[in-house]
Amino acid sequence: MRWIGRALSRAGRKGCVSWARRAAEIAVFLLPVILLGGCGDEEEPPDLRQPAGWDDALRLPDAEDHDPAPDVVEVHLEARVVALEVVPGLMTEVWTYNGMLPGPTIRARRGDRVVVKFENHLPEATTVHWHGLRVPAAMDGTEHMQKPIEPGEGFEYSFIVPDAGTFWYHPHLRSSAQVGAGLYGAFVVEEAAEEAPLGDELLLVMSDIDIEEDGSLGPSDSSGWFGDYFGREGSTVLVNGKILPTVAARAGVPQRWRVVNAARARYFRFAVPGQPLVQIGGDGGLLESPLPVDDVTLVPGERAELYMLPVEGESVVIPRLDANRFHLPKVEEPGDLMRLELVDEPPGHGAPPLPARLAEIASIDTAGARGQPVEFMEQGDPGGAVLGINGQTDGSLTLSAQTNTVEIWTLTNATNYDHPFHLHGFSFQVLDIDGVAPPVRAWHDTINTVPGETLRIAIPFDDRAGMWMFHCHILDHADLGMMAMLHLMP
Ligand SMILES: [Cu+2]
Repeated sequence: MRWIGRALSRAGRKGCVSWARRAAEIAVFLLPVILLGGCGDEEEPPDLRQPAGWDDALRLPDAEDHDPAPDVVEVHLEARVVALEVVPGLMTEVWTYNGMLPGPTIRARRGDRVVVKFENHLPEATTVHWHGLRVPAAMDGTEHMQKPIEPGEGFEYSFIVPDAGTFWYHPHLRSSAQVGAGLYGAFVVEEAAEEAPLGDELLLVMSDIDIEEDGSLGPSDSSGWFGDYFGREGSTVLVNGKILPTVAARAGVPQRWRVVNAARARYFRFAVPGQPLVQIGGDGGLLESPLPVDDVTLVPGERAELYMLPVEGESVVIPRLDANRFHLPKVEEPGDLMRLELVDEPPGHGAPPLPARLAEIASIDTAGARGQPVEFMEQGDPGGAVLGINGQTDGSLTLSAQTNTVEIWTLTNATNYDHPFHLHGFSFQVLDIDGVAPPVRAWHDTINTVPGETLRIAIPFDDRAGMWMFHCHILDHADLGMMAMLHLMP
């Protein structure tokens, strides 16, 4: 538990005032003598140990780093089909990276060069997209910037990771089918030097997969047009590739949850019954300041970081709440997502308070910024409608912009259902939703759009010219026409 050491050194730095007060509180009840030694000597070391084996049931393995250089991470990634027991008692031919579901976690530090030696052993061509990472256009993994990687072929991705945060990787060719079959993994970029410990990390990759009764993978085009139009939600909901896994926790000992929604279409919304949750990060790293939340919604492609400091209470099942992306009056019964087991141990203590300011996020100077509208829409008869952007339903829409400028995009949704907007290669800030600024400044690359709402985002473009996609991240919708390009020109 790497961060205990940091907590100790931080506690030491903080001086003795708060610790003396804490010691005094204890002294009143228990240990009158400890104050006699003067400030410093009476300090009780923090007890911030997680329960033994707390994350054994769902810890994801990191990809091996094959480069000894401290600032280079070299990962070997191989896409292949393997039989895995996802549903107990059934074997399923899952499409995987390195035989794992999800794929191995790629872990680097901000500023590192990441080299991914990729090989395709799937029965069809693929690419790898680095979702949320500000990489050069040629490394973005879309067919506009890269030749599809055919079966038996390889490709070497190489880029510097300029931002800390929780990202992920997945194919961008037949992405709905390939992601739905199991191709996704987390990509964590840590701060070069973290100032404050924010809890032991628990990475949670939420997804689903369609598994038939005999264990075979459901067809990627199930239900035909209905599947395309409504977005395919797999029969089996997974957290880190597992059904209803358990994480253990101990009152007073904080956990930092990095959550990724890697589903092709499903929205995830959840709360932890009896436990307070504080959102500390989003798509692009830490928020400006902590934001207490009742529940969390993650649209496909989106990430959140949560600070979970358990209070004493009962073990609970964390329910999956209805995100109601169809805006239907009837709310489905909550399903189950995972279990939180609160161990019966004396509470830990000494967790430093969350800093009031988590990150410096400068506001974007929008003076003189050019505006562009982006409207998600649909066309055609019920039962056969196609989806599109700005009136184009064949993916042919191309907006242009200039490098090193700021643009304000006004996102609207003229359909009846929610659609998550995703822009490749660049992070943006939300200026306002229906004129109301968000409570906390944050970086996004994926954000929900709700019918009838107007969302204004500010995008600072840098010098990475090229063709960048933007699309609905319900991947079936992207295939059905909610797909467009941004041509960023010098
Ligand atoms: Cu959509």
